[in-house]
Amino acid sequence: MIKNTNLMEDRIKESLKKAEVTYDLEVSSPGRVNLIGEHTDYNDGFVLPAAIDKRIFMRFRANGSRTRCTVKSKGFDSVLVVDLSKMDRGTEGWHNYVLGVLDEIQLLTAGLRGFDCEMETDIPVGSGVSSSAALECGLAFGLNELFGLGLDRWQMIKLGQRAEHNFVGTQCGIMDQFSSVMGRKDHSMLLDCRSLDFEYIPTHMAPYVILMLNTNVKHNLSTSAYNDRKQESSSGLKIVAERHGVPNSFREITLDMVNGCREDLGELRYRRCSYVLEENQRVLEAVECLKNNDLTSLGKLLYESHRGQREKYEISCPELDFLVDFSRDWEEVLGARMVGGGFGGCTLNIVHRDAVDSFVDAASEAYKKKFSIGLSPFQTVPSEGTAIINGHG
Ligand code: GAF
Repeated sequence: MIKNTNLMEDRIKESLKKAEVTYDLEVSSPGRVNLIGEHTDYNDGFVLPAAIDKRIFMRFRANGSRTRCTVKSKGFDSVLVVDLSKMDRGTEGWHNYVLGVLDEIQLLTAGLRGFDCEMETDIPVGSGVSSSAALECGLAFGLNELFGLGLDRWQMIKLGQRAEHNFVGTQCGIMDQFSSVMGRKDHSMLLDCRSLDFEYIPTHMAPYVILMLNTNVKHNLSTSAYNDRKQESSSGLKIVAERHGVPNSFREITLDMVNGCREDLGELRYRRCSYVLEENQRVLEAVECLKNNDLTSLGKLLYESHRGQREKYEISCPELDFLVDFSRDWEEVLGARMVGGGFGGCTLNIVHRDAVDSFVDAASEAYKKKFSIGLSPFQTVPSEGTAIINGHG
């Protein structure tokens, strides 16, 4: 019996790999870059992300089945077959993002039916620019439209986050899914992760550009280390809040309170808590810099942010530190820092457009010499959020 099911799945997969299917609907969903405010989202803090022009494209059609779904990844050259009546965790990397979203949708509505989906992406995977949230939000958007599920944007943002918690195992904040869905061309977004209020901030860099340097490394244990950081900061917060008799939120405590509890906290929790408060402050200052078109000061905040991530929150790695340090010798680079969850992925650099080529060449050479790894650079600009680009809508 099991054998037959597997055989059937294999046949479906093989025929889908070859088939030229006509789809009814196409969705485009972006990755994100976070200008500043890292690991603050799950700490009730502020973030300043933007959707980027690297995107996942997902095509959909209803297939007439009640429960059978197929999702074909062109990049991974593989097909996931799902039975909506049996939602188990998958084994292959990207499968759990899909399965998690389908499961969360089914917990919210009864309208989901069998569908076929094909996807392709130019978002570098596992590099801190949130290819996973792009996939989650694109899938939720497409299915919402295809089956008229009636979900609003915030429901889709939050179900993507829950998919990561429940199927992938990362206790992530809300920033990535929010950025993917709410992105706007030429704007970053100041999000208050406590109230979920947000403001679009015009983000024009000319004559500078946002240059990403992908280290092409992702260190092991990044998921467990991410969850550890969350646990460490929240246990530190609890000590400070209890000691001062204030509500248990980073928005209710101050640096003075943290300093006053240093002994009780111990060095590690002290570093985690003070980082969160300092990074929140930097986000608010960064917004002022953008509003005043003061990119020089913005750059300095980026460097300070990276120092906090490296020394206090300890989410950087030698490859990221090397690239950030390398950029300091370039007067055409205003600032640089790691981006996203950390432990690998990209650095974000604000670079004068005339110096991009020479900076990339020099950084690539130095990086290769030091780590024997190729660097993958790309420029990006703040872009539109998830949208239906063909069909329905
Ligand atoms: C990952 C998470 F998914 C986000 O919620 C955020 O915490 C980020 O790391 C760090 O700022 O991308």
